[in-house]
Amino acid sequence: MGPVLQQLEDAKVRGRKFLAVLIDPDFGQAETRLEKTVQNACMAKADLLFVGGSLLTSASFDHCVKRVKEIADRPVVLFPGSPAQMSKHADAVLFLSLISGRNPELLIGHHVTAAPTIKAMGIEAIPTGYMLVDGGRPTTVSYVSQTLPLPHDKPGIAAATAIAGELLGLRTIYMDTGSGAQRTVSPAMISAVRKSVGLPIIIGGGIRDSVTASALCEAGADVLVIGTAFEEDPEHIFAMSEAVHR
Ligand code: 1GP
Repeated sequence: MGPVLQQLEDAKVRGRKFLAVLIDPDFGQAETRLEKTVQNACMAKADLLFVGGSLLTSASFDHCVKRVKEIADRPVVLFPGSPAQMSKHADAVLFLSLISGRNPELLIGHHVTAAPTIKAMGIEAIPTGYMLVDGGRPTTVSYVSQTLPLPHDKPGIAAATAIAGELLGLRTIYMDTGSGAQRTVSPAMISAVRKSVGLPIIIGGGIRDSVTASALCEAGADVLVIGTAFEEDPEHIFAMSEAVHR
């Protein structure tokens, strides 16, 4: 097991929750803004920095990851929207299989394309079952992946999907309503998945306030991923970090 997954598992055993700050390289094109976000994340004791996006137009992905790694004194993890989003400067990559969908490219196709690069770069790959959940409106990820999200009010389907992921040997489950979603994954769905699998659970999409963050952690989330709320207000990270770590 690689060091980042080990950290996730150790934290889960100790009941310690993680905050991951999502850096969208497109959004962070203004370098001073990117630096500020990363510095704030470190000062606020965020645990992980995720870099990626489902639709990237930035040609400088590798430069962005390198810059984040230079500034951050904590693990930098790729959250790739395509096999092109790889960088040797990262500590790990979420090796995502979109198990809520039935798009073969996102279940195995892109993995075949990316695998030799990941191996050659020598970065840690974390096999992750990615489940897209309906967040109230179509998001970039639902459009780009051309998959139907899981219905928001069907925790049973989410639990069955997560169990399948665990039986297939995946090591984490990432439930996401997509960046900028109107609503988060529901606590009921997180709780159903928590009762069904022993894997670390990552939750993202639409998390904007501390009360919601606390509720999602209490329901069983191990890692919360937040991007949009910090793009809108970089100082917001301090209150959110406190809520997650409380
Ligand atoms: C999206 O989970 C991430 O994949 C983060 O979502 O930008 O809404 O925080 P937000």
